[in-house]
Amino acid sequence: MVAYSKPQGFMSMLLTVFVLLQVTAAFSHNAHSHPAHRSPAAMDAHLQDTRSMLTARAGRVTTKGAPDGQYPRLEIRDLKKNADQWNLFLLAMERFQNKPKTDPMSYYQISGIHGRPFVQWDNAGLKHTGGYCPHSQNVFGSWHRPYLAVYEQAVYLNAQEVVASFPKNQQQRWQKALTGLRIPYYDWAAEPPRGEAAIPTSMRDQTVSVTKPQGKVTIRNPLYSYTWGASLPSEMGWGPSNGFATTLRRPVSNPTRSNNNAVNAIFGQARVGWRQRIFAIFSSKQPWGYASTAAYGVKTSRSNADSFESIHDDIHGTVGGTDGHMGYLDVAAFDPFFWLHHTNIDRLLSMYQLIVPNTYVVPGKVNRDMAQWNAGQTTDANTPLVPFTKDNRGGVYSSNDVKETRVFGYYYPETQSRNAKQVIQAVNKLYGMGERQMSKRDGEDAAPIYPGRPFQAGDYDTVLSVVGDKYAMPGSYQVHCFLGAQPANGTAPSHLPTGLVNGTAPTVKPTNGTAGNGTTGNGTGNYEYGFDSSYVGSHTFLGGSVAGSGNGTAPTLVEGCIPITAALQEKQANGELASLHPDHVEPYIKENLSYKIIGPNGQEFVPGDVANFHVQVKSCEVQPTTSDDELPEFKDYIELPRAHLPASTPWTYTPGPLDTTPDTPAETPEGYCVSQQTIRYVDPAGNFLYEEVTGM
Ligand SMILES: *[C@@H]1O[C@H](CO)[C@@H](O)[C@H](O)[C@H]1NC(C)=O
Ligand SMILES: *[C@@H]1O[C@H](CO)[C@@H](O)[C@H](O)[C@H]1NC(C)=O
Ligand SMILES: *[C@@H]1O[C@H](CO)[C@@H](O)[C@H](O)[C@H]1NC(C)=O
Ligand SMILES: *[C@@H]1O[C@H](CO)[C@@H](O)[C@H](O)[C@H]1NC(C)=O
Ligand SMILES: *[C@@H]1O[C@H](CO)[C@@H](O)[C@H](O)[C@H]1NC(C)=O
Ligand SMILES: *[C@@H]1O[C@H](CO)[C@@H](O)[C@H](O)[C@H]1NC(C)=O
Ligand SMILES: *[C@@H]1O[C@H](CO)[C@@H](O)[C@H](O)[C@H]1NC(C)=O
Ligand SMILES: [Cu+2]
Repeated sequence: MVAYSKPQGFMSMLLTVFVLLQVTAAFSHNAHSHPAHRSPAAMDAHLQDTRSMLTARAGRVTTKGAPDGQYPRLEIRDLKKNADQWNLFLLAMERFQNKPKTDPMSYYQISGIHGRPFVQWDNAGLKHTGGYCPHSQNVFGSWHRPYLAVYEQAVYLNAQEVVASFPKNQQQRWQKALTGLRIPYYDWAAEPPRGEAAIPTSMRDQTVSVTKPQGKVTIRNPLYSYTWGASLPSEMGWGPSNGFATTLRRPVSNPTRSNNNAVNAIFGQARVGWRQRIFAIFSSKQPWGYASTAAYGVKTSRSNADSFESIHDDIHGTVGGTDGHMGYLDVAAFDPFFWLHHTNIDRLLSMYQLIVPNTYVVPGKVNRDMAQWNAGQTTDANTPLVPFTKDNRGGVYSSNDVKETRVFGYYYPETQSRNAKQVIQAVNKLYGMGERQMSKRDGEDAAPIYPGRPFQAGDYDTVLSVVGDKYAMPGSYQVHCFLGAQPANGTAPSHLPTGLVNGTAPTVKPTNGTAGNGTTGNGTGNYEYGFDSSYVGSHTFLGGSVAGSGNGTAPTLVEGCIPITAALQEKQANGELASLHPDHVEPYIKENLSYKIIGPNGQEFVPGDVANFHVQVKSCEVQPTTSDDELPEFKDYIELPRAHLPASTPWTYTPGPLDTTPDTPAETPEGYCVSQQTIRYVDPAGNFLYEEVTGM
């Protein structure tokens, strides 16, 4: 607790010096770009290319993060405790979102790197009409690190401009607030502070009161939504809810608006599953390639096949609902929620790096045509993470370059001292199974989900494992899992391609103090399965607005899971289930577990109609530990074949042409040199702390 909430001392005092020793021995050029193998004409053309590339790159944005040293990114509720820094952050966000769309450092353009408007960012080039963001790929975790850094850099620049706008006699005060300002993360899995709702009101209120040079004023809350203006720029090409020009969360109609109350209430339920998933991933200690990406290819072993990307997908889908922006990869980054969420993913990954060191990005294949890469191309830890340049000579960060968050001037409370034991203690405290029974909270209408209890000897972890094609539908689809009576069908599930299932309107009541509402007016939304009394959890297959992989041939198989351990523990506590042993769980599940697949616009699908969709109930023995310095040991996950759910018939995985296999050989992209560098960290007195060799 104490150790993690208020980072101070060590790292902020630490002057981090990067001594880049270019170890030329590891220089390796792609064979066919070697001058020795080229004709004079080819060399001429190559020089010409290089010259125009360098011209285009001159004046480009160099991604550095915030420029003022090493400081922690704080949880949003902790950042808010520093009133001046919070005020400055909000004003910086407001200014950032208002920057002209022609500015590469505007909110519009930085959000636009991810997906739409599918144009090149900052002269980085554009190979295909698509975004730059790699999903279900080996570089998912590392690509988002410089992406967040350039966003943080923009927030900081705007904060500097805000400071300059205050009168002279207030400069000192706001300069102080500026020092160490970093973007916050939102921890959607940990138990919220006592009496508070799952999602802080600071992310849900429509307006917020701030201090400007002219005094206290109320502004549109820049964390509630982003607005493109009166209408969606035609360049965007497409947007949810008929191109609604403001980002929406679980939207309802008449008038079109976000239903943040529903998002909050569902987070209150889904959080328990996310917490179980995080804990299982940390405890399973899989290599980075398994733990960071949702890609199915490398995951056919009996290990925990869950991943941080897979959990990330479900947060996206849960915020977006069936038609909100977060549920579409191509527009998700415009919702301010995206950045608070992704910063948390980056945090979890940086914590994971300390607990499971010596494993990182393995070679993989690009699974669809993207702005910077072709489908089928191989990427590895040295592949330039286009479009993020690291110098003004056209150098682009690779995954190896961004292994350490301090490259961008930040760390997280848990990674402050780079101590694996402290990270494990934090994981146990924040995500372990020991949280108190929840009570109904602000905006939560449903009976609270049973939070689970600590693992005991003889316990098993049980999950509904789901595999499917990420891009099977135009938008995301969700699997909702129930234990007990099946929920009432809004209307009967339809076979493709009949129309919408019109459920009842959201049942959440309006809340005082949080104006982001969906419950006034007459709007109908889609049926909210998360409020059903037998609801256990969900998983989202996060897609884009257009179905299909890059070349439309191979499915992009991803795997995720819905944990059912806490729900089974509740049945056990109530005397309805003898133990968590598969012998007892299997018949229980066979009779009592069910699930639904809900696609874009709330349409329900019969499992057999969704190509490449598979479910399995899996369980693994857990060896508990009583020490906070250790994580429990999770053994192999074994399928419980007699659970007999729809789409649970056995199947054999045959890797598709774009699937990643662990031993895919690396190809070196043309015109790119691999060099090895040693990063030495020293303290202010020049004493050596530790070093890392990258680029091998
Ligand atoms: C689709 O991708 C596969 C694997 O990279 C490739 O062999 C095939 O040529 C691609 N098809 C098209 C039409 O691009
Ligand atoms: C919902 O519909 C499915 C498919 O028609 C049916 O099997 C199931 O029993 C229905 N559930 C309820 C509670 O009516
Ligand atoms: C759902 O509502 C829409 C709009 O009111 C209507 O056109 C459609 O027929 C309804 N669908 C079903 C399955 O009831
Ligand atoms: C909301 O505020 C109204 C008026 O102040 C009060 O009567 C009501 O009890 C409050 N509702 C809740 C849920 O706090
Ligand atoms: C709820 O949203 C509607 C539509 O945006 C708005 O007219 C109404 O004032 C909001 N209610 C509250 C309590 O903010
Ligand atoms: C709600 O429905 C009533 C009756 O159908 C209608 O008069 C009113 O305009 C509707 N209100 C909104 C906000 O759509
Ligand atoms: C199904 O659930 C009920 C309620 O928890 C329980 O009593 C029953 O034994 C379960 N069925 C099986 C086969 O375990
Ligand atoms: Cu992304």
